[in-house]
Amino acid sequence: MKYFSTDGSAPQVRLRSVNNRTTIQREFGNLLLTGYHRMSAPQEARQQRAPLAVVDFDHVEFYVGNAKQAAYFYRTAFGFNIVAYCGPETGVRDRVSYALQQGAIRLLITGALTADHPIAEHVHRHGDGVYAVAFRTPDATADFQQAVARGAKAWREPVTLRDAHGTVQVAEIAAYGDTIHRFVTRDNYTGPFLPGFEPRSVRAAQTEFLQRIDHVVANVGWNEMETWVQFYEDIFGFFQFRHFDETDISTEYTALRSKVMASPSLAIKLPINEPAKGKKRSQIEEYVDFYGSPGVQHIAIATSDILGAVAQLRANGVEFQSVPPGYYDTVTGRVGDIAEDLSALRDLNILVDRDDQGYLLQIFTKPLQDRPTVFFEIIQRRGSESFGKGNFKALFEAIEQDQAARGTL
Ligand SMILES: [Co+2]
Repeated sequence: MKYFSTDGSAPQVRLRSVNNRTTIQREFGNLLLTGYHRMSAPQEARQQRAPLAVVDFDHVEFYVGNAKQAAYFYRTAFGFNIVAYCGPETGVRDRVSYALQQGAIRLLITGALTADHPIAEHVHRHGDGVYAVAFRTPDATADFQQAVARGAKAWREPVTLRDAHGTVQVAEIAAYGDTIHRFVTRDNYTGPFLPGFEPRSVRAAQTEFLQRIDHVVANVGWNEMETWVQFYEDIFGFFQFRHFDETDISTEYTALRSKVMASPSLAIKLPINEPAKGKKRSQIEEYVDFYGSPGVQHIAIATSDILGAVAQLRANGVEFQSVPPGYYDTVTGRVGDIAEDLSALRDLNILVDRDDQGYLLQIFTKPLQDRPTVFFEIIQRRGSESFGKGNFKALFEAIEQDQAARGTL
């Protein structure tokens, strides 16, 4: 089974039969859509794959038009410290990258120095956005080889990078759209980010109010969700953790479907959204239109103090989705008692939801760049491992207001 991302090649139809499945791949506009057609008996059991060794998120890399200014934005607005840098001053001729860190969260902000560079092409096509979702693993080479043997498209063969701080193994495979997954083994490395980067210590004025990446969400095109669910099952050995359909995730006007893939430990959670039919244009369709392909919709960042974190972020000028009027009138009836003061949550527009294991608090930023594409979620879990299903309607009504303002609803 092969999975392909958009590669700029000519329109084509690929038809292949592997392991009792036929895969139909066709180029559709700029999108290479991959669909499964099961040829075997319907009772065919899914083959359980041994999971890859990946243990957690390592970092998320953004490709942007101006890395210097974007790094300043994520430092000043979100409290990330700049910990490492590479560029012409460090012997890298074609790009600059800033490595940012806060708690266990690492962001890598990269921009091109020349017009014909693949990074510049990526930005031209997608705007600023997420290029790589990287996972920390004890053996990047083994995970890469296993993934490719299971049908992943190799993107970068395993390499060992080294400097005075030690060695790091890196390898990459293609994922949805032009997004890639990077395997990183840094057990024998003591430097601030990766070999080739020079330490920097440009601190944020306020920091350490955000702790770790909770989940990273993909938006894919019409009827593509199952393909990517199977990608994470077949290639990564992940399992389906949650499933939401139009009845969960719709308003009067717009709808989407979502399945959450997770690593065995739940440290890595990867929801996958696809548009569903509604009276008006799904926000997932709007995303894919503006991004030019499937890609990362949002990065959820966990905090142990969402009231403090959101107050700080608002003071820093971060814009959040607002809550429809009346949301807080019904919240107590829906979620019962919570530790936080409801009026404080109302003042900051923080949402709350409960499942059978506990509750969670969450809020979503506006898009982080000009195009209405990637955004952040700030989340505090109090027992619940879910995703705020009870808030979907409120969130999507807020997004619909923005879509209407953009003329894209
Ligand atoms: Co989320």
